[in-house]
Amino acid sequence: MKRTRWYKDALIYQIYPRSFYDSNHDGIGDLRGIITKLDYIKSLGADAIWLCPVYDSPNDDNGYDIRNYRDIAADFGNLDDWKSLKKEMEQREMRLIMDFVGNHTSDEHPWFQEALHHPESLYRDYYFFRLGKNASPPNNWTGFFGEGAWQKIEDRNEYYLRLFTRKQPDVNWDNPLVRQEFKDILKFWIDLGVDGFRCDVITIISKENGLPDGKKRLGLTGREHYINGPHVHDYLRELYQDVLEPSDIMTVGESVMMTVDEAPQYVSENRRELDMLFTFEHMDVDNFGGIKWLMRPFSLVRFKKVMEKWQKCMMEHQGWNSLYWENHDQPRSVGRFHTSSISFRIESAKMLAVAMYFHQGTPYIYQGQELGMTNAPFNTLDQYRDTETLSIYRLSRRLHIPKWYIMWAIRRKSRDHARTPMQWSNDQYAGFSTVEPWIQVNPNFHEINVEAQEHDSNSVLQFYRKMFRLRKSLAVVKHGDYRLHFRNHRKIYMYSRNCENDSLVIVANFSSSILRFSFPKELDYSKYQLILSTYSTPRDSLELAPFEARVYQKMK
Ligand code: TEU
Ligand code: CA
Repeated sequence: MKRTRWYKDALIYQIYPRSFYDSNHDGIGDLRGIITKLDYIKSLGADAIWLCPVYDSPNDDNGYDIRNYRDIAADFGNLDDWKSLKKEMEQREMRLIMDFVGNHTSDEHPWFQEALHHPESLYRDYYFFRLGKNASPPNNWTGFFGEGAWQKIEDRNEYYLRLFTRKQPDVNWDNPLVRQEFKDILKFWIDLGVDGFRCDVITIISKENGLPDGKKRLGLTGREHYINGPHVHDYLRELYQDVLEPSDIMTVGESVMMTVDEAPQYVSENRRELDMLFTFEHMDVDNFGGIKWLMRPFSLVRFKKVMEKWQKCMMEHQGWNSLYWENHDQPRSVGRFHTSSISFRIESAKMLAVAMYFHQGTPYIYQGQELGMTNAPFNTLDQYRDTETLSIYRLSRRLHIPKWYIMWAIRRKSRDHARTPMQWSNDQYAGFSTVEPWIQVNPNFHEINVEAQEHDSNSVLQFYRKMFRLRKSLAVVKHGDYRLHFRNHRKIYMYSRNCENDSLVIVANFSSSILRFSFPKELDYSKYQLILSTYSTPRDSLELAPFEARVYQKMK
């Protein structure tokens, strides 16, 4: 089948099902809940939904620990509900992207249970079981949530590898049986009509032969032995040829610590591996070394450099970018990418949207982002649910880091900030549920909710709709080149997108000051007209209001 590459024209809406909408009053979002909100999602201009994992799972990591890849978690409904969702989406011409978690399974998956209890079974080699070295783990690797990467099996001098929680054993992709299992699982969902997969930590699936010790580091010791590991490209090509390409399935691979040097090997079209990557470099401009807990202030200049690098990289190598500010692992964007913006919440939420989504690539929006939802004001540890947050807390305490410091960091960076219930209305529990939700609602739902924003022509929600309508009508956003202007300006981000018969200038004020700006010499300001502003009554002057962003188009 010829690849249609439909994703290049799509707007994708990401749903974290547990927190989206609860249809049966148990405090947990579910598939039926999503169905009732499809018209809302469609009204944003979304062409597709990426659904975070909804498979059967003991929920140690909210579904990223899968017990049965071919069934739906009871919390969310059942396979029939899923089929109804799929059908309702088809009726609205929306596509469905499922999460594919292939680096690890749940420890409650039958493969792992077999492997654990019957060491002679063939499932043993589906995972990495190794003997301890003297009284220590097989090597010095550390995991993504701060702990050691090896789990000791009680009463034995034996360990298994787990780069995430103890309930997420890593799977051995070198075993052809494992690859066949995953191909069968992907086919199962493709036969049910799935249009794409978001591939969880897909770039770490191939581990260095012999699992050697790694260079000691502050975070992720051992990572040079599995990030872009030795056979990752072989395995991806195998998936592509055997499963993905024949069905025109779109893929986006989550790629931790990805660089522009490595990325083209995954997503250049002629590589026939993945279609897009979720990269982290632009998310890491407010930390050191890609370690989110090592915080430093956001720098716009650093951010611009990263965006330019990735825009150029994908254009040169025939790849395609993913454009995102938020997802279920990141804190909310309002208040993160500029100081003082929380008091300009509406303005800065709109500004961020313009600054990001006129780049080349596929835009992703995460539930609640279109409302300008903010981080949760949780004060005590028991308000948090996320396994990473709890694990980092334990670890920091062991290292005698003061409590106030850890709580300060968690209040900025916990993944739970993105996981509080979607704010639908001013009703109790934000209209998400009629009973107490599994995680507390952000108390600002009285002010920030869908219903209120539907009735406010100046709301973030209405702006998102308007902006994406405009974006879709402009072919230059898809085809145009990218030029960064005034790269060293610390408060203004200006770039242009140009093709033969069209040209756009995007300008965004990342500060609370009123700022004068100018067009670069090579672009004649008098030939451009203002086609979008984040302020309802923009003055067409060379002066930007606080957190204002604008789009100009060359007159024809
Ligand atoms: O995330 C992988 C990943 O890189 C994150 O664990 C990241 O290090 C962390 O979120 C930073 O806060 C994926 C999923 O998106 C995440 O939700 C899962 O917990 C993880 O894989 C394990 O499946
Ligand atoms: Ca429910």
